[in-house]
Amino acid sequence: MAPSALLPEPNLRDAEILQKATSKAPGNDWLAALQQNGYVVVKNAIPYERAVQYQERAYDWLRSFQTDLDFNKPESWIRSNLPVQSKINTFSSYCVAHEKFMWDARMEPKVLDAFARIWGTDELLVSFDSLNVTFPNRKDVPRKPAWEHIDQSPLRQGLHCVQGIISLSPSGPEDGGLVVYPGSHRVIEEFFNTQTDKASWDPLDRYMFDESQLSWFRERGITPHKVCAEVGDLILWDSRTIHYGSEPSPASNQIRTAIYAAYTPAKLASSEALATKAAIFQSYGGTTHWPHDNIVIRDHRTFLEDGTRDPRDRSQPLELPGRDLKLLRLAGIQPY
Ligand SMILES: O=C(O)CCC(=O)C(=O)O
Ligand SMILES: [Fe+2]
Repeated sequence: MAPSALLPEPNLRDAEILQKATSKAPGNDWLAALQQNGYVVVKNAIPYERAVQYQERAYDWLRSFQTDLDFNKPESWIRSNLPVQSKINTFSSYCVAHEKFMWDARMEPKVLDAFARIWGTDELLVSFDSLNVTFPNRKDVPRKPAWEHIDQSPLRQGLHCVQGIISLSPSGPEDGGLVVYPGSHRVIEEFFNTQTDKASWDPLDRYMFDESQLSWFRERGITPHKVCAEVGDLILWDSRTIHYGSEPSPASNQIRTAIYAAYTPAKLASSEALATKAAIFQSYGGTTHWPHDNIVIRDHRTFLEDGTRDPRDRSQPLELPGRDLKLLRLAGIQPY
C-alpha cells in the first residue's frame, strides 16, 4: 500500500521493528497494515468456542457478586447490580486482572504469537489490565462522549507500545468498541512539535485531545474510524494512534465484552520496574496497559460512590491463575 502523500514515512525505529517482523512472517500482511494505519484486526486469534467461553466466564465473574444482575434483562443493568465500574466501562478492582479466565485469555497462543511477531521476540511481558463489559442503553448513567487520546507520551520518540483488545463480543458499526484515527501515529510527532507548547507535555503516557486539536488531524484527512471485530479477534493498535472506547449507539443492543492486553519485550523493563511489577503481581493488583514501564503500586481497595469501603472487596481472585513458568515469565516474576 503506497503511503498517502499527506503522511510522512514512519520513523526508522518503527520501520525496523515492524518490517523485520513482516519479512520474517510471510503472509502476515497485518503487520504492514499496523505500521501503515496504526491499528489492525487479527482475525480469529482465539477460536470462536473458546472466546465464547471467556465471555461466559467474564459474565460468571459479574454474577459472583450475587446481585439481581440478569444478562437477559436490560432493566437489571444498573449500578447497584454491578461491582464498581469505571466511567469507561472497565472493571479493574477485586483482583480481576488476575482471575484465571483473564490469564487464560492473555496466554492464548495466537495472541502471544501476534505480539511475538510485532517485536521479533517471544520473551514478552504482559500488562495486568482491565475487563470491559459495557451494557448498551443504560438508563442510570449518561452515554460517555468521545475521549480522544493517545497512550504514549509525546516525550518518547518512535514506537514503544502496541495495545491489544481481545474481543469477546461482536463489535459492529453501532456497537461499543474501539474508535481510531488511522494514520494519526505517523503525524503525531509533527503535531506535538508544531501545535503544542512542549513545556506543557505531560510526562505520563497519556495525552487527551480537544476539538480544535483534532481538527488539525481532520484537515489532513485523518478522521475517526470505528473498528469492527468479531468474537475471538484481536485488535491491535500503536499507542500513538489517537483512539477511544466508544459507547454502543442507541441502535445497538450488544453487550460489549473485551479484555485489554498489551505485551512488550521483557528486556525493555528496568530492574526497578520488574521489582514493582512482582510486588503488584503478588498482591493481585492491576497496571495500566504498559507491560514494562509506568509500573506503580496503586491502592487496591475498592470504594463505593459514597466513599465507603466496598464490603464485596476481594484480596485475591475468585479463581486463582496457575503459576506455571510461562505465566510467571509474562508477569515478570521469572526471568527469561
Ligand atoms: O475501550 C476501548 O476500546 C479503548 C480503551 C483505551 O483507550 C485503552 O485501553 O487504551
Ligand atoms: Fe487508550
